[in-house]
Amino acid sequence: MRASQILVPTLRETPAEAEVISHKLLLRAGFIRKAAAGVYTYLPLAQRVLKKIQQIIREEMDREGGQEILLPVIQPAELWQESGRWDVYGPELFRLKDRHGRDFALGPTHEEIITFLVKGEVSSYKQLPLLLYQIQNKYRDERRPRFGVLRGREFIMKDLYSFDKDEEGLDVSYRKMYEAYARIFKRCGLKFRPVEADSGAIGGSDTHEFMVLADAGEATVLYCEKDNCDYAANAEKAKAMEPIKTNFEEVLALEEVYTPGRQTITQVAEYLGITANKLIKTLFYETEDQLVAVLVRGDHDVNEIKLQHLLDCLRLELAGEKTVQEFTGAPVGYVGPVGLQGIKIIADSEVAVMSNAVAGANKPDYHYKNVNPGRDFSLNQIADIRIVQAGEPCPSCGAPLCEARGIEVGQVFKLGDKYSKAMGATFQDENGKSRPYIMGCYGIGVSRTMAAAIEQNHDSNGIVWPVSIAPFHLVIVPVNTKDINLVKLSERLYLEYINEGIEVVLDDRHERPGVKFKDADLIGYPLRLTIGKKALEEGNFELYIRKTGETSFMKEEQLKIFIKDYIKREQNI
Ligand code: 9G3
Repeated sequence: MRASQILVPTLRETPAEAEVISHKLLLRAGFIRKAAAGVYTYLPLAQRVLKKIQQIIREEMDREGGQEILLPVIQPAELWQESGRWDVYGPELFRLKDRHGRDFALGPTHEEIITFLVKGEVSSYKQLPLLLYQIQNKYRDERRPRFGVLRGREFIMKDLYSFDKDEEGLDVSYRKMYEAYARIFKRCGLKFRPVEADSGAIGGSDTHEFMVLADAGEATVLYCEKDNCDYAANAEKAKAMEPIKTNFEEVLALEEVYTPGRQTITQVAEYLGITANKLIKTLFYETEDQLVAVLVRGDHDVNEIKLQHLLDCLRLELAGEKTVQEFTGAPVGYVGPVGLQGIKIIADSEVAVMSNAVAGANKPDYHYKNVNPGRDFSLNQIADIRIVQAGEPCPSCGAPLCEARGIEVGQVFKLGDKYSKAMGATFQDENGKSRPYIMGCYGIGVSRTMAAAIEQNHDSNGIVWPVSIAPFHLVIVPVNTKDINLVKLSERLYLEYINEGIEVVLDDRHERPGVKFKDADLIGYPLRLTIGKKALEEGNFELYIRKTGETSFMKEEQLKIFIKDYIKREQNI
């Protein structure tokens, strides 16, 4: 490809709306352009990267017996009504009507569609297991699309669905996908970790997310600091260790204390000269059918995913100030569990082992001292409902947990019969008995993987593409396009390398060398071959390796061998 012809609109400045490095660089290096909030055009270089990522995915999916299909984006509402999800999802589900007024959705995922398809085609256990996948745009109307293609409203996903006759079969499919994912992300040149995750609204049991560790990640990953322990979990899911009662101080009498204007944990702790872990934080949540009081220790936070599972509710929101004021008679800063009537109180397991704690007195400007759970308020539900923090013991080996930000690039779910049962999708087993398929679903964010690769592979000059997904392998830069001999030499090498199967750009623009070098670094070509006087007069060619920054001079023959070998070595196979 000639640089004078390819559409790569590089920018000198970073557009203001870009907050994370991958978004900045995708814009500046001319890979994407925004069409609307969370909706992007992939320009030629991005399209080349996406195709490489998809090719790696296809090879690994096909290797495990996956069969590629292409499912519709437009999904009839009837299928979502059958699965019961039409009313579960709110504004995030893009909905539309056809010319006859019939309801449809733009596919955010394809469990319903694929189950409907297989239901009509697979009736016998002999046809199982079945692994069907697609690579397709997905649509989710994110309230706050941001970070470029990391959280878009239209994005490219590979989603595979497995159909087995029983749980054992699902375990086999799940394991196949889990290992295929590890190979895919390794081949894409990513540092990643599979983490235990929460199965969320789609239900099912086991689920793992593949996280690319990067500061722009929206997920919090807790992982064991011990290298030989592979425990890692999304903080939403990480289980807290069972608390052990450590303080056996004498149980003191409940005492009201005047705490004028002290509403927050920090203010009360400071005012009373205690630490936050001596306080009980009381929060009120509303579900679709009840108000509940939730207690966690002052230095902890409520894990709303765990709470939602515990309450088995569809909607969970913090109650408004007014609701709290009406129910307790006090502003939120002074509410506490003592004296609460007619409401379920859920206490985190760490609260249950507190003694002589401080909590709001449900009276403006007052708190209680020496609050003792069980004596001063009933504990009708004790559970692990808090967010586990870094430093806490690893549930599998006890070493301290570390915390990192993670970008979720893949997730694997065991769905069981959640969709097949709801949609009456069954097969005849060996004994002629009708049973629902046992399913799994497995997603990879293709466009998100491209951005994640930049989050992990960039420097102050721009992108540093892993060779395996780079838009091109090599850029040839003649330093002076007016020197006909230089140009001829560059052209000859350019054509030769193309014949060798090397993906090469010839920067034939009439620009100063500095501009070409800056663009080459910004775009992130893995290799750059500079054709200058030394090449012409001495036959010494200057090769620059983007990843290491090293420059070496080689004769032509050695150069071609080195380039081909470097490209092959860097495929992370
Ligand atoms: C929706 C909307 C957003 C959604 C979903 C449904 C996420 C939804 C979970 C999944 C699970 C797996 C197959 C590939 C891998 C992930 N966001 N999920 O179901 F209607 Cl608006 O998509 N699906």
